[in-house]
Amino acid sequence: MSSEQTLILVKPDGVKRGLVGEVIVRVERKGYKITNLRMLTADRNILAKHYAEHEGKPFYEPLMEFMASGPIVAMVAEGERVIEGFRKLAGATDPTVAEPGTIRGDLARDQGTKVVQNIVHGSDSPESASREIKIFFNN
Ligand code: IDP
Ligand code: MG
Repeated sequence: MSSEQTLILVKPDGVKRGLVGEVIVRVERKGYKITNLRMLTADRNILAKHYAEHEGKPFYEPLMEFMASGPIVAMVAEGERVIEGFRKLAGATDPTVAEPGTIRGDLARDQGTKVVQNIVHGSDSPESASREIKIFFNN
């Protein structure tokens, strides 16, 4: 497979806890190249586009509120199979069961909140990646 791009977000919990560098280190150490990066506080408009697939789910409103609760860092990473590779680095959605060695497994845990706070987002397919990169890096 040829080189591809993925969208990575360091979520508000990751930024608040000072884990931006930790995420970047893991992505770069793995050998992926970060080709774009910005910090922003996402508004509802941008989050509704990004999380359109989850609209109507029980955790949707808490997710929107959490993701707008503070600054996030958006980045584009590139490399062979980076979409799959970053999802492996991130670990399972539920940080309690995410494998140790992964970002979520090492650095996050269940906080008893309505939405899981798990430090990072990573695109789940080439279609999601190109759609999501356009949302955060518009052109
Ligand atoms: P992913 O981030 O591992 O791709 P998704 O299913 O796309 O997981 O869900 C998006 C985000 O919504 C998750 O990262 C997590 O923050 C939150 N979330 C997903 N499923 C649940 C749930 O069942 N309860 C609470 N929060 C959830
Ligand atoms: Mg997802």
